[in-house]
This record gives sequence, structure tokens and C-alpha cells, in this order.
Amino acid sequence: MLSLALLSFASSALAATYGLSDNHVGSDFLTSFTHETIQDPTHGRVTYVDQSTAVANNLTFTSADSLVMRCDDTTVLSSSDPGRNSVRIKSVKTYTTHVTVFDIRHMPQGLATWPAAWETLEDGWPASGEVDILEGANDVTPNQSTLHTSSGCTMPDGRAETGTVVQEDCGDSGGANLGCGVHAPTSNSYGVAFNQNGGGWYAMERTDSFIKVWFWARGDTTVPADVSGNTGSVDTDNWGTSTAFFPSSSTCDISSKFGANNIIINLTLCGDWAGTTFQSAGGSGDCNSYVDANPSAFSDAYWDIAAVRVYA
Ligand SMILES: *[C@@H]1O[C@H](CO)[C@@H](O)[C@H](O)[C@H]1NC(C)=O
Ligand SMILES: *[C@@H]1O[C@H](CO)[C@@H](O)[C@H](O)[C@H]1NC(C)=O
Ligand SMILES: CC(=O)N[C@H]1CO[C@H](CO)[C@@H](O)[C@@H]1O
Repeated sequence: MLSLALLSFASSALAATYGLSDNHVGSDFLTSFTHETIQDPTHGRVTYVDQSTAVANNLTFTSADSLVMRCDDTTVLSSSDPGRNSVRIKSVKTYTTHVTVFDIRHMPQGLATWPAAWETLEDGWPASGEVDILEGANDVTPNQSTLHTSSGCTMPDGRAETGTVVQEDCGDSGGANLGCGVHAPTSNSYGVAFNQNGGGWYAMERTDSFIKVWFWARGDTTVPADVSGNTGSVDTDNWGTSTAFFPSSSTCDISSKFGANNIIINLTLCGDWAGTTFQSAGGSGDCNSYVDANPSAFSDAYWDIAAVRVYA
């Protein structure tokens, strides 16, 4: 009896404890991630440049404790140019069940910006699923974490999470494909307010039975020590109620809806989301023309990332 009890305690403890697998800090990002030069699949007004171009133009900059990635903020473009130079990086490794902690000091802000920190498999979409950990457009009401899957994945009502449900259908039904989003309860989780507060930590846990996303603002005294620093392992049982909770259930089998995913961090301008909401967010005229004519509007359109730590 005793050993059985101990055994079940050990396995449940194991379920929430993960060891450090990859600690991406500073120049590590130049070898553990690739700069993708693909055409932006979301039709943004950007040209994604390769790593040597990004480093040469200081669009990508690393120091001992930071990765800075920005779009060009000096060049006036003509409408025949392909788009403002920007960066999109993808982890070399893929991950299945794991925890990712993003320690972010600053995220791209400004009209027309559409930044994202997310995980997917580009060649396997939507079969391998997509977790948008941090994504928004035009600095507006974005603080949203979202799953996208193939059709046949709906989240149940009444989930234990601190955020607010936006939509419950995660599946790609061939329509608007909005995914199942959850809004964070605090406004300093995104954009200008996030940056003014010095950023914070986003963490995502993926198991075969659920996906959870947490957010702690910089200075939040409840941030766990294994999130705010590198302690070599994390125990998600001690992290409290998550901001977003996506459980596996009879209406969504998480383990079959998600495969191996890369970590991707990108910054596009305008495009399918930021372009169509540009005017309602306060922009005037056409989003692409605004991007072409106003390089200095993008001086705060940069990521400053202290670390991305993966635990498995
Ligand atoms: C490159 O960017 C970094 C980060 O923003 C900045 O600290 C540095 O001064 C820039 N270097 C040059 C040569 O502009
Ligand atoms: C964050 O989401 C909440 C709803 O949960 C909303 O009231 C708030 O305006 C949002 N904040 C930002 C900055 O988007
Ligand atoms: C900011 C940004 O570019 N986000 C997009 C990155 O690309 C994928 C598609 O490949 C979009 O889903 C993201 O929204």
C-alpha cells in the first residue's frame, strides 16, 4: 500500500517537473535558430532577411544577455519595393511535450505592427497544430493566447483559467480560422503597457492532456523562481492557475491534434490581420503606404528577449 502510494506520488510529481533542455540566450540564437527568408505567408509589407544581412544591418543584435530583433526604421520605400526589411526566426529543433519560458523585456509596438511568439510546424500546418503564445496587431486588445488545429477540436466551457474565453473552436474549418483564443486579464501583457513595465514572462506547458499558458508581468512578486531565473528545472505544479487552459477532452484530443513544433518569433507589418485592422486602430489611409513612407514610426518595433528556455 505504502509503496503504491509513493509510486503514484512520484509519477504525478514527475508529470510536472521538467529538466532544462535548451537555454537560448544572446548569441545562442544565432546557432539554435535560423533566420527565415520566406515570403510572409500572412501577406505583410515585409521582406524577411537572412541572418548575415540582419546582423550587418543591426536588425538582429546579440549581447551576453539579450537578443534584439527589429525591422528597418530608416529607409523610405517606394510601392514597387518588396517591403520593409524585418526578421523571422525559427528554432532548429522541434519539440513535442515540453515547457517553454519566454523572458521578454520589450516587444514590437506601433501602428501596423503584428508581432508573434508562437510554435508550429510550417510544413505540417494545421495537422501539427499551432500555439500562439503572444500575438497581436496595431497595439490593440491583443493580449491573447490561441490554439489552431485541424478541424474537430473544441474547448469545453468553464475551464480553470484566469483569462477570458474569446472563442472555443480551435479547428480550421476553412473559414476565418480564428482559433480558440483566451484574453489575458491584465493590460500590461501586451504592447505599450507591457514595454513600459519592462515586459515579463510568458510560459507554455504542453503535455498529452493539456496546453497551458501563463503570464507574469515584470515585478510581479508571484512569479515563480524557476520562471524568473534559470534554476535548471521547472515544476509547473507550483505555478498557480494558468492564464489560458486548453484541456484534452472528448471534443479535442490534444495528443493527436499536435505534433512536433518549432518555436518561431516574427514581426510582420500590415498583412492579413494588422492590415485589415489598421484603420480601426487609428491609422489613416492604406497600411502598406504608411509603412513605406514612415520608417521612423518603427523605431519601437523591436523585440528584446532575455532568454527562451525549453524544458522537457
Ligand atoms: C545595434 O542595436 C543595439 C540594440 O538596439 C544597440 O544597442 C547598438 O548600439 C546598435 N549598434 C549600432 C552600430 O547601431
Ligand atoms: C486584455 O484583455 C482584456 C479582456 O480580458 C481587455 O479588457 C483588455 O483591454 C486587454 N488589454 C489589452 C492591452 O489588450
Ligand atoms: C507576426 C507574424 O508574422 N505572425 C505570423 C507569422 O507567420 C504565421 C504564418 O506563417 C502567422 O500565423 C503568424 O501570425
